[in-house]
Amino acid sequence: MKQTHRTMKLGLCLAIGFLALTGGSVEAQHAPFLVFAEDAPGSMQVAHDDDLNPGSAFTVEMWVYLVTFDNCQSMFGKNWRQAYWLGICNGSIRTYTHGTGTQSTSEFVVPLRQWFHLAATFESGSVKHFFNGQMVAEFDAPEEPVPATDDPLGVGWDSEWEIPPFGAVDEVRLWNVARSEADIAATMDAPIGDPVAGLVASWNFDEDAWDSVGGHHGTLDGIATIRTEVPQSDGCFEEYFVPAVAHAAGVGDSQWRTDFYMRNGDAVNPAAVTLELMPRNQDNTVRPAVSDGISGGRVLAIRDIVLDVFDEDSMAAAMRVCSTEPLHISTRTFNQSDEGTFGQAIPGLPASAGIASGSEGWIIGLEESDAFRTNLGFTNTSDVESTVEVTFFSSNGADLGTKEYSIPPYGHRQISSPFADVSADPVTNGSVAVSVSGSTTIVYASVVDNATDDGTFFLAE
Ligand SMILES: [Ca+2]
Repeated sequence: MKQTHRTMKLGLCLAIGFLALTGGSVEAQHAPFLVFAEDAPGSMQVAHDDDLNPGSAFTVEMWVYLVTFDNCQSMFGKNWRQAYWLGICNGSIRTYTHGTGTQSTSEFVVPLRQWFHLAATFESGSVKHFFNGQMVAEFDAPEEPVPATDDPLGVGWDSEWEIPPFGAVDEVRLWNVARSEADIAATMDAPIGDPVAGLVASWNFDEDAWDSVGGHHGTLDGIATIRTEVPQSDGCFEEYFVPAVAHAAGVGDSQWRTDFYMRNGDAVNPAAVTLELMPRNQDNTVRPAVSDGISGGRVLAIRDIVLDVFDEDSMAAAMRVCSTEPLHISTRTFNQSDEGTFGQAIPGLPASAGIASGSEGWIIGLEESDAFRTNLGFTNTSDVESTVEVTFFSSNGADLGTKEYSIPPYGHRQISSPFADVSADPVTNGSVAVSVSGSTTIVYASVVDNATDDGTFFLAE
């Protein structure tokens, strides 16, 4: 796009406004919303109608969630070369009102990975940009009406700039009036389902790409889909962790294996799934991943997943699973012995099942004795290192001591016989209190029968 900056009237006010505006939490979009699932082509297009050429004034408004910036991402347009367009260019709000040469770009930079409300208005001689219901820039503009085109209207698309945002939008509205700051702020938090004077179209994505007031229904293409979750930076919508998996020899003669089961929770749509391995005791910012898929409503069983999927014959790890549809994940990690298998069920858990940074949890029923041994495990659910402080207690509640463990980004650690580090005596009916900082971390214990190598899984909560 042509890089002609127009005069800014409010440069100083901008910077001050930004500090004030980012203090509050604004969460008024309503799932589902229109999601542009990855950095790839996709669009919502609305067939041309004369009503979509707003003429002497307009307001375009929407909730926006961006994962990344790009050179220019089309948010709303009806041919930027000839008429009007709203987009984000390297994070700045940009509008065109009368085609090429009428660019207005705010110095204001919108945030990534949080919802915000975006609006722009035009009326004779003036263009204004709004962020979370407050004006952040005002520019001179032509006095004539916005030129008419017969191009389709685009959301996340423009007939002359087919670059969608990587993120999501909701409550997208077109008005044929220039709304005031007070008007925009007053209605941005609630859906509008019924006709209002000046409101040309309102798309809330609760039922496909339908316009609930003007009949200007949209058509979705490519990566544009209706969803209830915003994409993560790697396009992970439904995220799960299996706190421990293995194809490895353990203490004694134990030989640990993991069988893996996942069910697609959507009855109809196939789930595109990515299985990621998080090997023990290392930074897993970069990790092996294998793509798979399951039909709607079906269950997929993978025996000995560490060897079968990841081709690892001596590895203890955790797993991260990303899916386009909700999954139900169960695993069984067992000791393969001559007498049969002895094992424990380990669920696939959302990150929210872990202990959040700043929070505490407990595990009880632990034992380290001639009869049983305890393993204490940690699985970090993000790319931020976490620290877990563990306080050990005996059966009578005596504080045996505290140890601190660092868990690397997406890291997995397991400590064998941790009570031995704080107590010279055997411990039965022991407990641990865990306190996490840095990143949500799934904390668990596996108590293993020394005679059979039969394990039992305990989740910190
Ligand atoms: Ca919605």
